[in-house]
Amino acid sequence: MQDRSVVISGVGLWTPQNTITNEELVESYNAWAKVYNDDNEAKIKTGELLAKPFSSADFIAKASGIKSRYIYCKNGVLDIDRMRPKLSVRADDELSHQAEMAVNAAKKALLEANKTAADIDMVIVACAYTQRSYPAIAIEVQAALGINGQAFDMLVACSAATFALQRAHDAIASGSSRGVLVINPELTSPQVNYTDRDSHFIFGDVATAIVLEAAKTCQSEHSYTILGSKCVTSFSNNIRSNFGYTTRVTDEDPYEADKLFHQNGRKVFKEVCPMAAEHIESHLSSLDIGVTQLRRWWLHQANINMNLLISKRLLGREATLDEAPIVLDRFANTASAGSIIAFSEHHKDLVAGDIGVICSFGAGYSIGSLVIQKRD
Ligand code: CO8
Repeated sequence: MQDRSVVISGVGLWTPQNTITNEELVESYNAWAKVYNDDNEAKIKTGELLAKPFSSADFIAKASGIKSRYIYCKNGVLDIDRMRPKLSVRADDELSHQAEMAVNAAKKALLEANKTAADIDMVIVACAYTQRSYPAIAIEVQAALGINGQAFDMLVACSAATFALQRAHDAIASGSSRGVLVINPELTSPQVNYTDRDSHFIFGDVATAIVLEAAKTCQSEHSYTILGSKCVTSFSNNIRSNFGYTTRVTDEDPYEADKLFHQNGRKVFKEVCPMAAEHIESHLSSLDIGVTQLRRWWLHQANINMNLLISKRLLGREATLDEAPIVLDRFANTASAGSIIAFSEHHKDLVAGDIGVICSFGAGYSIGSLVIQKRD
């Protein structure tokens, strides 16, 4: 009988050239906060304004596991008169910034899968933000790579990659697509509030990509059968950005804190960990797989303590770094790309038959998982 299963046959990771360490970020934020407090001394004294608290590199590393992050455009971020990247404007006939990131990651994934543009007929750009609404970034990427068929963008915050992988799996399983590229160009820095002590350290920029195809066409050295996928959403206001295309006509200030990423981090931590643990357990059980059968957990990378807690709820002990790798220290939270970076860096040592789970969790709330098995 013909093998009708769908496989992951290639993964690509592209990182920007520049990085920002916690120390650099904290030095700039604290200098900015000092100027703010000095300039507003009178109002702070009367209670009209709150003094800006100082940040600490030690706190960041301990509370989150983050030590450094990649940044697409470092220019402007550490400048206390700007506190945001200064991206160049590209003309309509130039490749956009986000499409460039996506193309870089996609080429690496195609190479690993041993595929060319001719083998792909669907491109999904899945991430937390796209830099414009239309034409879709995915269609620009499709044209840049010379791919036929269809392309579209998908926004599901931190779960964009897993949700898109489910769409890709279903398209191949149904026979409507032969090969799909799922790309996650996470250009998060434009939405980070670098003047907010509670969130200035959380995010980094990166792009990841995955090639999916039918098992029968796979020629990759490292490939994984998708045993199942499960995606759920449940509305929450605890992680939010209010910037949108209507901001211009509501006459709101696009620099207001509520137009940028903001969250109730404590609540997110408390609510999402049990949700993610239950999600993984029920997904595995629907496939008759026990938690202890998992060789590897490629978990979303938001906070090291979240990942340890999730594994502890399921295993009764914290997972080791070999079981549940952490890439947060070098990459920070890269929204939907986090679990794919972990997969990209930690999959080649698995042997045929090993089972792992890719799982994302984040704004929405949204949780997505794929249970995969290494092939011969
Ligand atoms: N430096 C020094 N002290 C600090 C700092 C800092 N930078 N920040 C907070 N503190 C202080 C606080 O003021 C507090 O002091 P006190 O006890 O005196 O009140 C103390 O440290 C503890 O503060 P918290 O309780 O806030 O600290 P936590 O231990 O909870 O850690 C975290 C904060 C790291 C944010 C943590 O809560 C966390 O990681 N939560 C999970 C959040 C999460 O996973 N969110 C997901 C967001 S990503 C997502 O969904 C995708 C969105 C789309 C992408 C957006 C791209 C821009």
